[in-house]
Amino acid sequence: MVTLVPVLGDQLSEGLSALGAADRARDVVVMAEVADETAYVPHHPKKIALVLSAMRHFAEQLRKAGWTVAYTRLDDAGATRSIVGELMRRGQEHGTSEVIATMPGEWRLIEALESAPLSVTLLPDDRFAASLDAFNDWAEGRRELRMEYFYREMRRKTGLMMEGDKPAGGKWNFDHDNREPPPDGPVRSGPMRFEPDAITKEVLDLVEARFGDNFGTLRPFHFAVTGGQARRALDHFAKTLLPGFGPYQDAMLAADRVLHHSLLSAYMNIGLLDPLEVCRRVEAEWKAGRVPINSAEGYIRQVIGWREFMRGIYFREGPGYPRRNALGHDRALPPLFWGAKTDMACLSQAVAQTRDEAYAHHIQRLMVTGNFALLAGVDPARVHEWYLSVYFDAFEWVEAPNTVGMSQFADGGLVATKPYASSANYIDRMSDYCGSCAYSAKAKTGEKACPFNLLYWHFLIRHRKRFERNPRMAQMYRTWERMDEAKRETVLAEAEDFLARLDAGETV
Ligand code: FAD
Ligand code: DLZ
Ligand code: SF4
Repeated sequence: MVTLVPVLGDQLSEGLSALGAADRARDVVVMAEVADETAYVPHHPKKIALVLSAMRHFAEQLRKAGWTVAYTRLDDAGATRSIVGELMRRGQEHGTSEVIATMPGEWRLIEALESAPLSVTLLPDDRFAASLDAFNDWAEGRRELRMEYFYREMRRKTGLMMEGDKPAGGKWNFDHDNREPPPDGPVRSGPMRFEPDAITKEVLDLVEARFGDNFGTLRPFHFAVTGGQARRALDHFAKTLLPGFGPYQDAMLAADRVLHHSLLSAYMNIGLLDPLEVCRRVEAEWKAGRVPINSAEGYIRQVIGWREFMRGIYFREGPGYPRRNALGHDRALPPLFWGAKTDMACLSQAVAQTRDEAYAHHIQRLMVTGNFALLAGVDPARVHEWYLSVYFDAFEWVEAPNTVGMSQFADGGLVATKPYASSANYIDRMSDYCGSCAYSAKAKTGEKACPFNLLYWHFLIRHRKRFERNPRMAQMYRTWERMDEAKRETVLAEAEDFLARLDAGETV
């Protein structure tokens, strides 16, 4: 009997487990652009265009490789709204209810497939260094789950940057050589850009017509949309930007939105690039002596460490994880996240860049937008929806642990040992944003005081019971106690005033 093989918009890999289990001469691959997937959050138009164009290119690639592909376009007459709806429709056409699928990266779709009136076999998604069983075995019985220890297991397992059973260079982690402030000027090479072909142009017109009102600028569109292009982007990154990746990993520069970052996350997440292939390429550059050890190790740690760790947490914690709210935050997401005017230069830069590029690098996401939402006490569910909407690489298995866990501490400390909360000091040291800001990073109180300086203390005092015994935070509470009482009162009153203005919709 014919079996249907759904391939989702983030499963665009020829080595996909479901394709491996299917019969190319008999079975039918089902790919579908559907309303439910394009609208479960108001995705950035560039993200929708990336996924749909990459899907259309991948369908062509599969057909050339001898597969029968039943492809539904968003504007096809008779199309249903959902992946399950399309499987039912194709099942009727081909007289079958048998489905073999690779496990989706989101509980919502796993539950939809499992409860569909079809005979569905779900296979593990094996495009990762660690299977979910391997992650759970590692996690079982541990009092705390620490990325660093998981990462070491992944180094041993993959053999990446290992010398026998020892880490290359004698250390697992070279982060103390990283975290330099921004370079003086922009990095001239920048990431690789691709001109849209006929398929992408057609998708851009469709996205403009249907999603033109979503937050985000559609054109110019220069992302890679095929595996071949993504490999060229990897090659370009490895040759030009990777050497400076380590030192400038945390830096932010108004004139250069990307610096030494790779912009490869989305390509790995939708299946155009194999993460281990990426890491082996990075390792090869280091072995050839073209890249310092701190850059190569730092990059590989993000991919086989953080990326895999986040996936393990998402699936281990179950479908309720994105709704956690350990700190009880309930503020609405301020309109400035959707582009409303703000005088805060760092937020204005990060949001404008997000609108234009569907991209911001990790420190902008964590220490600018994420830090502000955390300190202001925004409901983490709203913060989660924002991050899931606006970035080209946003898929729930990786976005939710980063947002809900790492950035908003809403899982109560599962992902992060302490909240990523900071005053203006950090942003001032790691960026050139403060120089052009209406506020002063140095001012702690008064009209010019940077809101991060006020909200930082407000946050710590709001959550004093929870954090004052955390050994990594006790010092800050001692600093607070040493502060003059009148100053403490002023700081908290000014923070309250700022939050009231934020709630009233005033420009802050
Ligand atoms: P680079 O800086 O070049 O890093 C190299 C690679 O390491 C990335 O491509 C990515 O695959 C991996 N990586 C680095 N940090 C992380 C991390 N913390 N978690 C997982 N992988 C990581 N990443 C996503 O892929 N999708 C998301 O939806 C997403 N949402 C985030 C939300 C918040 C609040 C925060 C703080 C981080 C989020 N990240 C997410 C992690 C990280 O910011 C992005 O992976 C990175 O910015 C992608 O850009 P890049 O490819 O240029 O990364
Ligand atoms: C993100 C996305 C979008 C915008 N559109 C589609 C689509 O039309 N069809 C599809 O199969 N997948 C799409 N995706 C990716 C899915 O949302 C993704 O597979 C799930 O969120 C699971 O990670
Ligand atoms: Fe951001 Fe404060 Fe610096 Fe302005 S002064 S850019 S608000 S950190």
